[in-house]
Amino acid sequence: MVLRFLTGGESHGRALSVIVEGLPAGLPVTEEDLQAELARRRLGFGRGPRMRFEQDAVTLLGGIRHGRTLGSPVVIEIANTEWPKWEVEMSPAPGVPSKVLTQPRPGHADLAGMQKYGFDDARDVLERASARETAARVAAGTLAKLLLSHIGVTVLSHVVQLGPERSAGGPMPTPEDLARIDASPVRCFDEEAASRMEAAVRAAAKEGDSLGGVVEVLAYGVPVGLGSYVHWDRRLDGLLAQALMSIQAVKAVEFGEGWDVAGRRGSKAHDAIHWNPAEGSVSGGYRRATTRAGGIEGGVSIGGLIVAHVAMKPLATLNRPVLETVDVVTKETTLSFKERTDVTAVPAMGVVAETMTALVLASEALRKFGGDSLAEFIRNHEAFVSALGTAPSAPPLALR
Ligand code: EPS
Repeated sequence: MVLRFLTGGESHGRALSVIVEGLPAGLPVTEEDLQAELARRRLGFGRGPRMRFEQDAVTLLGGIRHGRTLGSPVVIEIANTEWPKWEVEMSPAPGVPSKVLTQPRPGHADLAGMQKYGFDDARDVLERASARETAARVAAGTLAKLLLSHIGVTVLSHVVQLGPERSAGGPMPTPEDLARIDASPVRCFDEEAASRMEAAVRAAAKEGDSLGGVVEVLAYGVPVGLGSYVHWDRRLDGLLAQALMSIQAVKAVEFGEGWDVAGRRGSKAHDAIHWNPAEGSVSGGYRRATTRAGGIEGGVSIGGLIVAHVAMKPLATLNRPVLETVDVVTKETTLSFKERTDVTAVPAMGVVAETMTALVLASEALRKFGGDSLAEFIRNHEAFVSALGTAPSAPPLALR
């Protein structure tokens, strides 16, 4: 990735931190921008008690001066306001935990993590496997979104399925609808489905159970030509799929109508190409009649809208554990240890999916347009888009 980031920190540690490398100089960034995105991630009906008191206290430690990036690594710390309660249990000083967790939760990283790293205590795994880490990703993604906004790219998400409840379909939301989506307790654009989803969360909560679901991610204004077909690891859909699959508890990613088109005939599976010079410059005037491919063909963005679906399994931590597990010390069948948890984190996952999409698109945009300063990046994007022209390419000289 041209734009790289590395997060550090544990769920109940002192702080999370992230270093973002590769941003051009001159990008306006404020602490309020970061706080606003972090607050969006904490939204969502079905989250546990921690989200009510965890504050995501942001400190900018480097790479930004007087509200603009310097081109050097941006270093952000997000303090865990819960730290005072965990200071002893999570202390970095030599010592032993007061309670050892030996009954791993089915579906979580606990058991495989303990075996892989040689731990006796599942807390040594779960503290880092926790989705709390996504707060640091969202901070990095805020910078990517800000960069993309300067070339007219907007990424948004909405929940299309929560547990068994699905939205009815209908028109896709546009960037103007984002405030309405965020105002929905389950981040669902379809109000009728939203109330069914809330009822499903209430029912699962009553039984100490958890719910998964699906979000749709929409990236508007993406220029043609991000990603490439020339190597497997440069394909935009491959890059986005990896980034989206890396979100904790995500089990499937689809572009456009991916699963459905597999069962159709070719004549019903692709997007017809039309020419309309008024269609907007990022696609050079070409327009696809449908979004079956999700805006990516041959691993290259076709210009305009990218559509992805991201499926999250129900959280593995259950308020009322019922699945059998084995105590790693006694080897006896038992139920897992109890850990505070959410009923569902699908609405928050949507914000993280936006983040991961924005980071990949910003990275690929920087690869294509380059630029050490924001002004240079914008100029290069404008030059490319205007050179796409609104007329078909002229034949090569030799053939005239
Ligand atoms: C999480 C469990 C809960 C969530 C946490 C992720 O934390 P706790 O055990 O402290 O109540 O609240 O999510 C966050 C803290 C966050 O910021 O998203 C887990 O097991 O992954």
